[in-house]
Amino acid sequence: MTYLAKPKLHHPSLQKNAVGYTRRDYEGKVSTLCAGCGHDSVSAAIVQACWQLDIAPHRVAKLSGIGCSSKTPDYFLGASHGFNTVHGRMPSVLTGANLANRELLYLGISGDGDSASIGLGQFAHAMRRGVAMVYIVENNGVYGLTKGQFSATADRGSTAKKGATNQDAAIDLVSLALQLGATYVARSFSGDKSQLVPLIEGAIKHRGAAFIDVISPCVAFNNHAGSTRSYDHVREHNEALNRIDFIDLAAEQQASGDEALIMLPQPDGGQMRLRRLHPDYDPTDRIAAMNQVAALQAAGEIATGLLFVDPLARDMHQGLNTVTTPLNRLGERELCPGAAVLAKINAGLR
Ligand SMILES: Cc1ncc(C[n+]2csc(CCOP(=O)(O)OP(=O)(O)O)c2C)c(N)n1
Ligand code: SF4
Ligand SMILES: [Mg+2]
Repeated sequence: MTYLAKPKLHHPSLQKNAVGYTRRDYEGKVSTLCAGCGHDSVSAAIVQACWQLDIAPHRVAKLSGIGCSSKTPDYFLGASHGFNTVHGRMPSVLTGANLANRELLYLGISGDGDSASIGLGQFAHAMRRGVAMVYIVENNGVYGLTKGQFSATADRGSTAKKGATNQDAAIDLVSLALQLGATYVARSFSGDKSQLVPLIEGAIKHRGAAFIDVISPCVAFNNHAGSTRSYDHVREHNEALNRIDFIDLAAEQQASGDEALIMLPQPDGGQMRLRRLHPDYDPTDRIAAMNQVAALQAAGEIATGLLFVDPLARDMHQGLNTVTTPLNRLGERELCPGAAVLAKINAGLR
């Protein structure tokens, strides 16, 4: 047996959300990851966010690549659509699924090896095309599944468990996502659920390419002194720029007199409330975000929080002017409109 199913019996008193599901309805199989792996905390945060936002599980499609991180969709949202692709290829498969059916919520789950090493090109194009998705990288600085080799996000000078020093410069996926045009960019830590859950909720509500880099320590291969992805290192160097207090109710829209609060409109008419922890940081300024992330990085600190958001983002479908109906619901009349329509299209191309 390669997985453990969870018993489906629920206690009748379990609290249900607005669409009639308990939190347990958003769980998956029992995790087979190492005890203490950060990735399990990310799965729990996804369960919490989807339950709190009243998302019907059958409206979600979860896709991943290969790695311990990419195994995790098996451990959450057991009643949702799922597809485990080839190593580093989640973004292109997700892009195709999204083009075919834009009505689902797309969760792309990946690792630092999956997205920054073999899948770097795929990551880049999903960001620049504005594919509407929540793209989560569970970043531990190593290839956990294949026993702890440095990944492309490992910091130069950091050491492996057996003492080897990483000689290569690190790829910072947050900085890349900002440069490539992602319209929601955040970073968090698997050990800080109170920061991570609202960031995932904000990404789910966003309509565009939403990227979250979650530092998620690998307790088996990269949690020692000398690693910059260990629980201790991240706790000591975590510099949160803001905290989201997400509000989903249009009725609550009101201006705030508190200068520490930033109100951001949401596509569904609600709003997101952000509490500034750095007084002058403006998360709607892409250049400022790139500068702040780089400045903290140079000082050895890790910028976390909602780093950038474009509340007026456009997604790939708007750019391509695609049909709003999912392709599997189009009938013969729409798909084969006849020779006269074809002749008109051909004439328009001459
Ligand atoms: C095409 C291909 N190349 C290499 C591998 C071997 N491989 C499997 S998982 C993995 C890296 C996983 O690292 P990461 O994405 O960071 O996930 P983690 O296990 O750390 O969560 C590699 C290199 C593979 N499965 N397929
Ligand atoms: S090897 Fe590392 S990444 Fe994989 S399950 Fe174990 S702790 Fe997690
Ligand atoms: Mg990894």
